[in-house]
Amino acid sequence: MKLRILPFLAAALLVGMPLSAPADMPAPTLVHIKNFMFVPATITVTPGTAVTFVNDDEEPHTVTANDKSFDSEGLDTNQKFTHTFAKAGTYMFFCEVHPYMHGTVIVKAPQ
Ligand SMILES: [Cu+2]
Repeated sequence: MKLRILPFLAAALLVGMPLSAPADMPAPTLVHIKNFMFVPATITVTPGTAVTFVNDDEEPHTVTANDKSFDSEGLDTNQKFTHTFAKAGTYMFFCEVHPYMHGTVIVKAPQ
């Protein structure tokens, strides 16, 4: 495995290809809803990040803030919901259809 990756790394370094996204451009953030769980259940993002939730299950789910500040309504299979977290804070959410499903988005300014 290492032997297969090394030539690519060497080539990438030679042509100055970026190996990761620039720091000022956060990668898109995706939370899966799978097997009646939010995966990952907790994510940490910087303010202004758009987080997308996608339902991988056959069952409908919702992404609903505990304080109702956002609500996806019912998501069918493969349906997505995106919410932009503008301000720092801890945002807890659950699924209205299955209230035992919980997740948390922690919004924190970069250190
Ligand atoms: Cu659900």
